[in-house]
Amino acid sequence: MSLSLYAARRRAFAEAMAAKGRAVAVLFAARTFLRNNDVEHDYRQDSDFFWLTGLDEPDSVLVLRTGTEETAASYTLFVRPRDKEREIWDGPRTGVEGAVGTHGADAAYEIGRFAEELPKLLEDRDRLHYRLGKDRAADDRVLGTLDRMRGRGRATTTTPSEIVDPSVILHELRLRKSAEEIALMRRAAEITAEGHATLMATGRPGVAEYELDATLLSTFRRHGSERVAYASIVGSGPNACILHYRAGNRRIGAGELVLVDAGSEYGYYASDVTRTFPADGTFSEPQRELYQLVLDAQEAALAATKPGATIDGIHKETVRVLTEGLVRLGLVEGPVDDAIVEERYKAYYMHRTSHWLGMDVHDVGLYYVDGHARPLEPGMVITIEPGLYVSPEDRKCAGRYAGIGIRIEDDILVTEGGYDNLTKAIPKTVAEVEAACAK
Ligand SMILES: [Mn+2]
Repeated sequence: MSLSLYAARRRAFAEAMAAKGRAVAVLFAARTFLRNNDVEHDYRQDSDFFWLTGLDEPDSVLVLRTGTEETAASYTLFVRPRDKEREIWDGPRTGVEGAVGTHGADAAYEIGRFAEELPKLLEDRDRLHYRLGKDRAADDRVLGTLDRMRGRGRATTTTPSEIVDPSVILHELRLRKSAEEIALMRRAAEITAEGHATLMATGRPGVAEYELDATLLSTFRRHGSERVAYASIVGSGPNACILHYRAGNRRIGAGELVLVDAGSEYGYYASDVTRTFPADGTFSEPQRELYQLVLDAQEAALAATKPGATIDGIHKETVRVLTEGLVRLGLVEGPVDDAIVEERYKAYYMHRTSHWLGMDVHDVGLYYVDGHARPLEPGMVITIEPGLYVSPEDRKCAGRYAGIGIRIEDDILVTEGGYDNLTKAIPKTVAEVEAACAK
């Protein structure tokens, strides 16, 4: 993504902050986490920090001061110092020069100077935008600085008297995706599509769940995806009914379904897709009945997706179609309206239909504004993911559906005219899935 885009984002953030007076924002990079000894867990930058900087290094801090009528907003970066010795081990660092030259900071300092420089950056500001409680070590540094500034008791400068959560502004901005962001999400979706299609073609009885997990990761990485957007779920047979099951040791059995909930992350943007396919290549009659029902529910949900619609409304649509089907099949006692009011469908459909999608798989943004479900707008991206999960112990309908778990999930961009399904290329109808599973 071009650096001018990050500058435009900082400008939008600064302008929104400035609407309420003189403000300064302080955002810390994500911390590294030690796995053991000198080995760290894989690093991923904090999404808010990356959204504003494009910088993927730890031990960095962004300070953004709003402008006034006379002065422009100022962007200060604290970064790790260049270090020949360390760079031999860990690779090149941006350093102070790169922070200014490459990343467009107005000023940059080595992170070791943070305590010394921060008071100057907080001076003459009424509000400090800082996310308290996320990183206690960072809290100590910021609050300690504020406390010392207040303790000086000099009247010549103002110390921020309010600390507000920057995500109130930032997450509103992140909720509406730009053309550049949508392009990255389309690429993530394409890569994810190949992963799912490959699993349909190769997942057969006898194959272990972890083999499919490996295929997903291999497919994603081969196309330049940095990582999975979340731990892949590969559940065969009864494991499909465990909502957050992780790919495990189980081998796929004959006649079983395989539920795969997996998405690549590309350029810091997530995809989030679920497909469920028959390991033998053909749905059994009970599997097909439930699969078609989930698909019908998803289609109804999609048809309801457009600007002005709400995630609550889409969920209601989904619940109605699922409940009608559950009553028709004999899994839930009717009448349908009562089954909905009394939430009897929750025995088989216990999660929500949608969440925001973006840099984070469960992306940021308020679902309710002023106590009301927020209307969708063009540029927002949501998932639509109905499912049905029949416990292996369920004896309804003489156990006809016992142990069947199905979810179908796509990534949906809200557009002026309705929606665009970013993951529509992935086989989904009964006929498409069976064709993709043909061995
Ligand atoms: Mn999801």
